[in-house]
Amino acid sequence: MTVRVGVIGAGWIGQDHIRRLTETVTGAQVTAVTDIDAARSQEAAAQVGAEVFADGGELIAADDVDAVLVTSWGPTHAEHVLSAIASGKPVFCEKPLATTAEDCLKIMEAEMAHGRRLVQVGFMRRYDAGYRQMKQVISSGRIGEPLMVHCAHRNPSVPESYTTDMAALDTAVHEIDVLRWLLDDEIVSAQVVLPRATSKRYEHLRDPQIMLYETVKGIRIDLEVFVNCQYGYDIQCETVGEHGLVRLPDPAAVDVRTTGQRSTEVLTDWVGRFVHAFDTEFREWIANLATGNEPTGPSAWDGYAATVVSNATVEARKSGRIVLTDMKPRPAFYATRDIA
Ligand code: NAD
Ligand code: ISE
Repeated sequence: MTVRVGVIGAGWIGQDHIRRLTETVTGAQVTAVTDIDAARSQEAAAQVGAEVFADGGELIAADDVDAVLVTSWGPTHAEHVLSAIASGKPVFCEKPLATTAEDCLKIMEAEMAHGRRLVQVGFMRRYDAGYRQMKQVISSGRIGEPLMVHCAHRNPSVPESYTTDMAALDTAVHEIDVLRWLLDDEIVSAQVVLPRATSKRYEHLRDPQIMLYETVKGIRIDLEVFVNCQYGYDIQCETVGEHGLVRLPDPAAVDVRTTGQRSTEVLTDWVGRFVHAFDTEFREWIANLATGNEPTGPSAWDGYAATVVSNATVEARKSGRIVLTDMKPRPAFYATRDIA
């Protein structure tokens, strides 16, 4: 069965996912597109022969839309995800699931009332081969009980519209999700330490930031978010256990030797760094839907947990205090439902 997908938001990642669903993933067809920028939705739809809809509500209700992809701005996600659930249609929502914990809880309640998982959140790092290998090593017990995790999330630069809060809400949120998954643990507190600010930033932005987290098991995480590092897009993660450590591999790159120099390319954006993860994420999502199964990727609960922790991180930076995360107990509905 071909899964007919309607896309809400045809911006940067929306267009990339439309291309992915059309050219890379088998069993999917983009049949509908909407964007508040009419020219953008016309152009994106024309490229794949999809129909243009006036808004998310009309697109979700359309007969030839079996599943919904939400790639609009974060504050609009909750409305679209809730209306997809109300229509009983599976919905893939790019991160964040919603910008507030309250909206995430509403989504979970609606999904539980429906009785089956419909929601998957776009935390694609769980599909990255390196992170998957790290998870296998940690779960196998080879490095013993994890004690500490050292991470860095570096972007070469960000546009002027990027705000200081986005370091947590938009950027660190990926580590927050992948570390909960890698460690099979929940984050209980957040703290932010601010090093000397780089001169290579817009004046309004505090960059870099060091985020410190503690988990239920007492694991300590330090995460450097540095979004104007200049030199490339660089994701680092090292988990130290009681008798060993495991480190995220750098993406494969050839070793070039020339005129007295040895060099290796450093990637410059997340599109290239995680292309295979995005492809796998969508292949698995479509394969599950095509066979009538529930999605198995990051759930609404994961979206909720990530939003609670990223919001606590913002509060920690603003207050200068250690902020305890105020997470509700995980409902039984979500206990066995996040496999990826
Ligand atoms: P973007 O600004 O390039 O695109 C967003 C598009 O949504 C715009 O075209 C805008 O006009 C449209 N839009 C906004 N509100 C809408 C609404 N209510 N209905 C229809 N269209 C609407 O942004 P982007 O970089 O593509 O990011 C989109 C989402 O994807 C964000 O939530 C972002 O956090 C997420 N994202 C995820 C990753 C990842 O690595 N997983 C990477 C980049 C972006
Ligand atoms: C961006 O929105 C993403 O989601 C990327 O994956 C991340 O690396 C980047 O820092 C964010 O701004």
